[in-house]
Amino acid sequence: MRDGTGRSNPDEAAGGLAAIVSTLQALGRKGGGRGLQALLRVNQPGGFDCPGCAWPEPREHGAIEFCENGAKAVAHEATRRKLGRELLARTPVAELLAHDDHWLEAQGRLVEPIVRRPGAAHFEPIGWDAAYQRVGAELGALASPDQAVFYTSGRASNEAAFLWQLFARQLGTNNLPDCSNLCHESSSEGLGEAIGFGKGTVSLEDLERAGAIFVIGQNPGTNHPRMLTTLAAAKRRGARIVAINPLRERGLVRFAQPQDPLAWLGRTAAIADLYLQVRVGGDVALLKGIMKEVLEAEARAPGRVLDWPFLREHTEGFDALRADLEVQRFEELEARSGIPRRAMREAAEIYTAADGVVACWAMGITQHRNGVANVQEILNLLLLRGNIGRPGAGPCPVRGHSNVQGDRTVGITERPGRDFLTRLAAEFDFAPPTSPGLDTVGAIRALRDGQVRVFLALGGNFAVATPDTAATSAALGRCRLAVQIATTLNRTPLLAGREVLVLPCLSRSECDRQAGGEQFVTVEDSMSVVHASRGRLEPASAALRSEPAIVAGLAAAALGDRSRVPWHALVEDYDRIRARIERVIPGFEDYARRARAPGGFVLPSGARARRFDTPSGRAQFRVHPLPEDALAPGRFRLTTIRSHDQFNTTVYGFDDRLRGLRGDRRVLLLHPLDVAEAGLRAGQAVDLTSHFRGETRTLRGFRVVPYDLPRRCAAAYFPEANGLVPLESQAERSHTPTYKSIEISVTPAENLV
Ligand SMILES: Nc1nc2c(c(=O)[nH]1)N[C@H]1C(S)=C(S)[C@@H](COP(=O)(O)OP(=O)(O)OC[C@H]3O[C@@H](n4cnc5c(=O)[nH]c(N)nc54)[C@H](O)[C@@H]3O)O[C@H]1N2
Ligand SMILES: Nc1nc2c(c(=O)[nH]1)N[C@H]1C(S)=C(S)[C@@H](COP(=O)(O)OP(=O)(O)OC[C@H]3O[C@@H](n4cnc5c(=O)[nH]c(N)nc54)[C@H](O)[C@@H]3O)O[C@H]1N2
Ligand SMILES: [Mo]
Repeated sequence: MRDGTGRSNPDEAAGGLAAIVSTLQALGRKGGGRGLQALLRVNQPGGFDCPGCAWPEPREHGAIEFCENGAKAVAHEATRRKLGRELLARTPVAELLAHDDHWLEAQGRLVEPIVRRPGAAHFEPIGWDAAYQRVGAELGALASPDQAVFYTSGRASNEAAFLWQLFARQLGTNNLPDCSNLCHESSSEGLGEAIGFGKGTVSLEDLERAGAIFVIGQNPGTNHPRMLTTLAAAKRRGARIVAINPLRERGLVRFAQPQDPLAWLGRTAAIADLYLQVRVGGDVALLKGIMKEVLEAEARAPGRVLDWPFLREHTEGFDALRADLEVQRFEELEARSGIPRRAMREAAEIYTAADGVVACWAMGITQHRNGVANVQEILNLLLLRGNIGRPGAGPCPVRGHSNVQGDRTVGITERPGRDFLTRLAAEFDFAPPTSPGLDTVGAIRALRDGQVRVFLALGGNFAVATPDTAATSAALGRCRLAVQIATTLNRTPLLAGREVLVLPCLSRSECDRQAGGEQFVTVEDSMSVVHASRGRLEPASAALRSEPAIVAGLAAAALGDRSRVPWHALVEDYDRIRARIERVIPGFEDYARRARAPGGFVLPSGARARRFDTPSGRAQFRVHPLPEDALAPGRFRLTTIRSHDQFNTTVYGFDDRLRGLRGDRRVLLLHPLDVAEAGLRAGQAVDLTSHFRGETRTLRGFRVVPYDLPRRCAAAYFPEANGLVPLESQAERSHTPTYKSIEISVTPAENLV
């Protein structure tokens, strides 16, 4: 049934038997024995890092740590289906484009390099060397290296990413946009300014010790399922859990551990003690309300609620924060957040009663116009009671892609720091460019304006993941050459460029053999743990190359004598790449040995020891105004979400089991009273129009689904709704697209679909 109103029992718990069934289905449908073989190696010593998400592995191994959605990701790349040359010879690109993303991914793994030559209707095979030569020729013909863009998606290993940024910088550009620009950039920016460290400071042990855990704007049941094991364990030993989310996400309500046989029989654990269904974009108002209650508790028991020694010794700006909270009115905060004051007080009580508090957050916080403010208000709350740099406490931005954090660490950024460039210059004896490069949205604008001639992507699906799908697709079409390093054929290379090369790479789960023997790569999880990932499966095709090898091949062909980097020698043995990383980036001492240690090693951070790398050496309270969030009459604030059956732009299926939605992804979730008030009915087809600075964008043919979310709020799926997000609608300072906050109007569909 794909009528959009199909609902199953939404009261079932996350995990449990349904998760097991779904896991087995994923394996059966895709890899079969190959998928199971791969699954047994996930997150095991000597195995490979799960490509599913960046939640850390427990450092002592034993039981198989996997989850339903990790299994889907593994099964997807371990698929036996192959996208052969016959299909490409018979199907013109225009016809491929007519299929949806689900169909494209379902065609299976790429098996050889392919090219669409200028003017050609089809892709055809091309040899590796010829492909490298084409890229070298186009890059060599540029008037300026800044006419090239090097995009990175967060699955690339440290070794591949390090070579990639070196390639770009040796060519002479800092145009290194990445998926972080679309993801946790607001976290990096907000944390960097407030505590001098752009990452989280907690470890898994901290979550095991915390007295309370706040989970804000994050849906771990779907996107970080292994986190539920941690939350359930925290609950069992008495920690309190507060969820802040417009949707009542099943995984935050109840959880059944898939590895627990009793759970198969129905044993489930309640997760959230307090569930605050905040309005979309209402987090600053809510956090201010909670902090106001904390200050009132302090006023009732002076000296006993706030951590005064910490405030005095380690922070600055508290007086300004207090002054701001004093002038805020609860009525206003209630109206803006949609949360009554008594619930704010309850959250404050949980916060103040806990010896240590960890705050976890993800995209519900970062992808707003005021994403940086959201992050910094969370930090303000933590700082009030010294909830940082001690056991059981601290900020925990939960990253998305399995190595998105590591890619940043090894130099994937359009705004490199001076120290990094100095060390890179010394190590490789060249003068790297110093002016800032383009971020992801900046790259789209530059493509649109004809300033970028060559677009290269290390993974990802640029055309579909970015905002303003129509504008971005047209912009990509304008470059002369697009180069995509990928495991599967997605929409991006179908849309991009006068000429397009798709270079197929090994996946995480596959064996990587180089001249120096079998290789492993390294990745960094959300908690700054760097560890090895070694694929064991036989590659999907003998013609595949590893990402580091492809990057080295491209760089050698493009840079020729201009580069003194021994590109080919570096990829014979990845320890040689690691030796270079070790000399350029602090914290990687003795990298080759420590990468092999079971569980890996933790990168250092001053903030974890209350040494804040800010100009004053103190953590900063940052005061932010309530956001402008007035809606014109009859309009809604739309947020975009992931279903339980997708990994970003890779759609595995059309169900969203935990939300009880089945069969259709082109849906619009609205409060039942809003549905009625707008004169709509369940299942009705509607068109959505976004409104931004007088511009409108319309997407047709969504179906109305009445759903439990706050009034005047709406939700639709990423990437179906991306066409509604204007390029210019970006977060202040971090420039993240405002995927979680789009003003829309809803009208009955013009053409029934
Ligand atoms: N299986 C699977 N795993 C994944 C991914 C995947 O697609 N599939 N993607 C990976 C990536 S790259 C990332 S970044 C992470 C994403 O992980 P999440 O951030 O958990 O993913 P989203 O679906 O974007 O969910 C955001 C949550 O924020 C809520 N939300 C929306 N608007 C607001 C708001 O204004 N305020 C608050 N407080 N909450 C809000 C939504 O209801 C939703 O529960 O997951 C990673 N892991
Ligand atoms: N509306 C809306 N838009 C969003 C978001 C949202 O919440 N709402 N979230 C944003 C976020 S958080 C992110 S991170 C971005 C994601 O943006 P991207 O990282 O660009 O997109 P993905 O869908 O993760 O990329 C999937 C593709 O990567 C390729 N791939 C898979 N594995 C490998 C590998 O091992 N190597 C290589 N080279 N390629 C591989 C496959 O071809 C697959 O098609 O999307 C953003 N877009
Ligand atoms: Mo992400």
